[in-house]
Amino acid sequence: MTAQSPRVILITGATAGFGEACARQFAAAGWRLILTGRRLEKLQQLQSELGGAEQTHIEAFDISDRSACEAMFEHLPEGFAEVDVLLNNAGLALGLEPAWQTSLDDWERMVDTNIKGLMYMTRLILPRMQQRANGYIINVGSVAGNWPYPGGNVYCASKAFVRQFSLALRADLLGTAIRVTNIEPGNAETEFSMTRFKQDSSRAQSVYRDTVALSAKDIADTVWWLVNTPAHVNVTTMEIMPTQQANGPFAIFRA
Ligand code: NDP
Ligand code: 8X3
Repeated sequence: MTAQSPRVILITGATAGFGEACARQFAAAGWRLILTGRRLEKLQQLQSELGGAEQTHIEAFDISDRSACEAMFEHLPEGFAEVDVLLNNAGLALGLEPAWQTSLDDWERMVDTNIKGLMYMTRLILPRMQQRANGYIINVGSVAGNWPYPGGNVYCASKAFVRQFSLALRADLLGTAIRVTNIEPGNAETEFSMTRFKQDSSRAQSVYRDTVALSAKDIADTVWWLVNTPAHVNVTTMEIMPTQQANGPFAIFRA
C-alpha cells in the first residue's frame, strides 16, 4: 500500500479574513496550501507559520490580472500541481453610496476582482480538474447576491454573478466528479468593512457594533465541512447568516 499524498487546496485572498482562517484550518489537518493575495509579507508570514515551503506555496499577485493568474498555474511546484479544492474567495466591496454617487473606479475594481478574477481562476483550473476527473470549486458569494440593499449596487450584482456562474458550472459539469458550491455568508467580521469604507475604522466598526457577527472561523468550519461531505453529495448553495441578522421587508416609499 502506498501512502496517500497530502491533498491540495488553492485559496485566493488568503492574506486576511475567510481565506486566512481556511488556510489555518486546512494546514492543521495536514493539507498542502497554495495561498494567494497581493500582500507578499503577509503571505510569507503565513508560509512560515504553516509548515514552510514544503506545506505552503505562496503567490503574490492581483487576481484581476489575467496573465498573472495564468503564470501562477504555469509554475506550480511539484507536490502542488494537482489541486483538489479551489476556494475562490478573493473579493471586496468598495463604498456604500447610492449608485449615482459612486466612483466608477470602485465599480470597475469590484467587477475586475469579484467577477473577472474568479472567472480566470475557474477557467484555468477546470482542465486540470477534468484531466484528473476530480476536484471541488467553492465560490465565496454572499447574501448580497440574493438580497439587494441600499448602496449595495455593483457589489450585490457581482455576487449575483458568482451565484449564477456557480449554478451554470454545475450544469456544465454534470456527469463529471467535479463539485461546485456557492457559499453565501452574511455579516462577518473581517477586514471587509475596513476595505469597504477605505480604512475609516469607526465606520467599519459600526457594522459589527452591538451584534454578534459571523467570524472568519465560522466560514472556515463551513468550508471544512463542505470539503468533507461524501463525493456523491453536492451542496449547491449555502446561505449562512449570524443568528442576529435576517432579511428585511420590502421598502415602500410614501410621499
Ligand atoms: P477580507 O478583506 O478580510 O479579505 C479579502 C481577501 O481578498 C484578502 O486576502 C485580499 O488580499 C484579497 N483580495 C482582495 N482584492 C484582491 C485582488 N485584487 N487580488 C488578489 N487578492 C485580493 O474580507 P473577507 O475575508 O470578509 O472576504 C472574503 C470574501 O468573502 C470576499 O469575496 C467577500 O466579498 C466575501 N464575503 C464577505 C462577507 C463579510 O461580511 N465579511 C460576507 C459575504 C461574503 P490582499 O489585500 O492581500 O490582496
Ligand atoms: C458581505 C455581506 O451584507 O455586507 O458580502 O454585503 S454584506
